[in-house]
Amino acid sequence: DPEAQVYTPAPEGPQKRLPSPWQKWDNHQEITRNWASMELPGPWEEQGLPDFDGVLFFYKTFQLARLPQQARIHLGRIDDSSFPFVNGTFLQENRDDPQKLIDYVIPLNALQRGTNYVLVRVEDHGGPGGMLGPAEEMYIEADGRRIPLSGEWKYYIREKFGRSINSSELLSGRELAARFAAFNSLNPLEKISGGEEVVSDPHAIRLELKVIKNEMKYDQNELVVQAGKAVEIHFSNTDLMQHNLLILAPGSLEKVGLAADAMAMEPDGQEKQYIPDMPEVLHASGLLDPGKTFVLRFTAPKKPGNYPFVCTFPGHWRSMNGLLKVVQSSGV
Ligand SMILES: [Cu+2]
Repeated sequence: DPEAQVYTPAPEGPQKRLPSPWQKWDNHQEITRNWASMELPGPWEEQGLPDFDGVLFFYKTFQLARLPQQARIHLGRIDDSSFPFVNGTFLQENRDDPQKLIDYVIPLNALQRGTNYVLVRVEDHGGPGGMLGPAEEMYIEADGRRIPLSGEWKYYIREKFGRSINSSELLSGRELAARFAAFNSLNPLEKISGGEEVVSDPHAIRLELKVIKNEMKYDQNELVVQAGKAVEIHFSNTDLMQHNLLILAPGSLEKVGLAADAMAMEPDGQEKQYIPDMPEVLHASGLLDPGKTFVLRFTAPKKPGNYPFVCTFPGHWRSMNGLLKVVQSSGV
């Protein structure tokens, strides 16, 4: 996990290894005790970090008297790229779109009664960086009630970039990244089969798979098919956020899951639909928006065994997985 590497110390803070932001920090108040603070919104250049380009973690707590039925987070505009977590649950990245007003659904199982925390990893390569507001667009929305997120935040310097990149270099860098992504994504995208049109192969084994709303889980944890048979998984995203569906080689769940988490911090992770380019990924759908259905068509492996199926949206794989059981073909 790249985030578990040694961190540079926060101003006046002790040098410590930060735990991974992908985990829930039970002792988050302890971890952030010596972090510096900043009044937000506002560019960090105007708040004690002149000419700073790099990566900061911002941290703030909020209170919930009871668990809401619906929750969203609004973070205003963030320059350049942002990766927000609520109690260790990753929400969504926004890369290099500082004009976007950030507004994401918070999965309800990420929340708890009492103290909750927001952690936002912000990366800036030039110009004003940080959480730029406006203040009235920074809040938690819980059942229609607003809990403001403007005001004092704590921060931690994760990384300082050695030099400022001027805008023309940045543009060409982005161009290169986009070209690299297009080239590099050919392999995983070739594995994406089927489409949104629901035309069934009458000879295929037809399976239905849905998502349990707000729980980051599929509605089934076991699917059974016969070895070597044609299979159609009609996958419906019945949740409020994006998910995908991958079929993996036996025993590779953790390896592929960790690779997918790492993709969240790569410039082209989202473009690649968070599908790691590795031989353990046998079949994959792209990211499915809420309300969409996708038919994943493939021939079941000839070798019987337990083949994990999983969502590789970063952070989801730990709970959003199951087993495709491939059994000996009967009656052949
Ligand atoms: Cu998912």
